[in-house]
Amino acid sequence: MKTAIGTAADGHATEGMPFDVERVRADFPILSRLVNGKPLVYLDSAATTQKPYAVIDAIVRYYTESNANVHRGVHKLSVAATELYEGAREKSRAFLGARSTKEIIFVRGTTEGVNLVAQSWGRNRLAAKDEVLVTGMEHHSNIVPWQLLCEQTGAQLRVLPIDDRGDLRMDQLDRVLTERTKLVAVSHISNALGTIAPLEEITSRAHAVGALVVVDGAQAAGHMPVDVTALDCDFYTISGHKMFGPTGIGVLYGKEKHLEAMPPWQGGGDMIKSVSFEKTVYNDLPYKFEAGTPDIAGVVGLGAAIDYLESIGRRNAAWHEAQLLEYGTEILSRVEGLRLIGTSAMKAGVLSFTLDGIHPHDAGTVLDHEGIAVRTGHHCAQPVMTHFAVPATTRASLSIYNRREDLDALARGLHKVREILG
Ligand code: C6P
Repeated sequence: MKTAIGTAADGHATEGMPFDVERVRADFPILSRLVNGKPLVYLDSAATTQKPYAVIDAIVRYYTESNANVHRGVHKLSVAATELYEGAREKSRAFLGARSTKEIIFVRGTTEGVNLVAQSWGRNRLAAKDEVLVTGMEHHSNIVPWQLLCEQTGAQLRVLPIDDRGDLRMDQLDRVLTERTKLVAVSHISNALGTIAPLEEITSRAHAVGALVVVDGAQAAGHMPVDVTALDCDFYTISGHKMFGPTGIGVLYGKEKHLEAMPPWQGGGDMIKSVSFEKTVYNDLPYKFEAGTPDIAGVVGLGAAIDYLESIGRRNAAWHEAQLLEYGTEILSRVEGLRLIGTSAMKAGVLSFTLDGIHPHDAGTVLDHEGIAVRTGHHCAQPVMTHFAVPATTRASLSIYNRREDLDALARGLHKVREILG
């Protein structure tokens, strides 16, 4: 197919050529293994993406050549490790479109990023009359930290509901977003539905009532361009492992003025300028929020993942996944008794569904025998399941290395599920 965006001879992005998915697949060693004697069909990238050689090699190289602690030594290895670590911070800044590396805090992932904001920003600011607004499509990681904060401060949790396509009920926003709202927490993309939130509108309306906006970008960063400055959100948090990087590392972006005003959330090494028993002076941003020896290898891997994703091009990734989503939606609609959960017109590469009379875990087990990896369950988004009155779904989630054949295999697998389970 001729498109405006595609891949160059080396498999990576340039204008005017088709997306070379086979070349991309060759970057991911795990994709050539067999599972249960069948070629692996990996359709669980929303849970975690696979890792390209570029990331695996960067971590091996770091431990082989430069391993040392950061910000602590004058010796050559420590300087090299610090350069890699701070280099990845600059890559993360550019990747998210932040103004300054002071706004880039390394955290364990999205969950830790949300908890950091809830506790450091919220604990001493919210009071009983205040409200925190979440949406009906949030992952538990963007609900429970706010519930904890509400319990601690007496503030109230409000919810912007979703409709039966899985879109946010923007017509209800005025009802739940008021002068009492101090903070709005919303996913950029829902992991259970694929819905892409209208962030610009939410952010401008939240700011109009004086509320800050925290965006859970876990499902967005590896799939589409993200520009936190253009979005004008106050905080944005991502997980490295969902964008081809290692587990255990992520980024919290926060506007400098908010981060400056927030207290540290953990105490320890590196987050201080000086310590005495009488008084401790905290370090400058971003180190104020990075207590203890960080996950240096994780940060190095994250930097390599950013380089890798940029070499593919996030617009290319989004375009490729949109084509697959369209194809997958079409072929799944032909599977008997299949109900898609999440049918927004603004949707990313998530195909969540139920099969009449068949429990998702049973379907997932049959698919696994065919070498097909999908996720089954509530996807840590139980309020979404409650809205659709289902206990669980089967979810196929897409990434740059998926191809139409993967979706054909899924459809064949689902026909087999029907044959075996009725
Ligand atoms: N969703 C899924 O299978 P962590 O675990 O901190 O890296 O990410 C948490 C998280 C937060 N928000 C969203 C929208 C997410 O999708 C996730 C992780 C995985 O859907 C594991 S539950």
